[in-house]
Amino acid sequence: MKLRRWSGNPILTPSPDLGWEKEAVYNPGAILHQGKVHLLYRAVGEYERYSSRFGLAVSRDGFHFERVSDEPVFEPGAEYDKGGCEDPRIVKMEGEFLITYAALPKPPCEYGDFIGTIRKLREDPLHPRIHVFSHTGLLRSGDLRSFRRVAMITPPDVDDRDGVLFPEKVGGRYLLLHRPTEWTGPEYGTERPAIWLAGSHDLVHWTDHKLLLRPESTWESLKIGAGPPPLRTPEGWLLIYHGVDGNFVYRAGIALLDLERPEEVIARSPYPILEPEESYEKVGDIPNVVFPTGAVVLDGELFVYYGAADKVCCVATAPLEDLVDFVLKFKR
Ligand code: BMA
Repeated sequence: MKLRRWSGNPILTPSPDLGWEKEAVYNPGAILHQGKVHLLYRAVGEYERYSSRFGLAVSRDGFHFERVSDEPVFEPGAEYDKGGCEDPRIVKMEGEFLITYAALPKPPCEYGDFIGTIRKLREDPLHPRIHVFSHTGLLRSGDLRSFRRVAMITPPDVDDRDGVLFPEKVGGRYLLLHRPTEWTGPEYGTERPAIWLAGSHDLVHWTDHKLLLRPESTWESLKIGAGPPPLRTPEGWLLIYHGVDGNFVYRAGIALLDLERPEEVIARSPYPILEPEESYEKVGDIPNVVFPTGAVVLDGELFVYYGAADKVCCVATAPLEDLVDFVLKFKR
């Protein structure tokens, strides 16, 4: 089973009139709030610095979005995120929004010829890439328009992004999915960067790290990372994640985790549910990328929001029940 793209994709493209988002808007967090889908999107205004911030757009139907402001709603500022704020994921707990994001201590350009690399990738998707070091940061917000930094929640010496919170406590603890790049090798039980699960009582100190999912199929052989926050369904937590293959193609996969013991994987599809096919997914700043980061359910239909080719925001949908039935075909 595949997600169905909306025919009107992309839902958000860079605005030439807004300097801070004129080059790329992508990898958006999503949440339903006051009857509207809120998209917190990653925005890039200039390639020379390539530093990301967040903008906000809203929609009543999940397809047609309007920007809320001409200004970014959140920008780099702390020592650990002054190089960029990327790929937000949103949950709402105890009446407030919690946002995890990839926090860059240095902007990508300081790691090498990042812009040159982006340009070369347009001609040769296999061109060697620059690895950018990042952590996972955590924000609180009451309205998604103003934010307070809580902390950097992954270890300072580890490259660790795709930090994603569960939308509720499980067994009395907050739970986090994350992707520590250096936690590989025989002592970690995974040869390639994988999705780990951790628990916390205060959202700041995270312990009890467990390997949850590691790359299995060819289409995810290089690395995997969590996508939108897991969704509660009667059958288990539905987790959409991304997988990267040896040619750097980014696809979306799906797994189902036990509701009370999420470290137990109930089912996992060996097939991706979305892969680059449309031109807006194949051609952009980074070619061949679908990168899911947000999900909401409207009338039983799952809306998955994703970045395409690190350039634009898109949506693809599926009846939630059908997706659960599909993944349950691949029980562990
Ligand atoms: C990942 C992250 C994402 C990005 C993707 C494709 O490693 O950097 O933010 O969308 O690569 O370039």
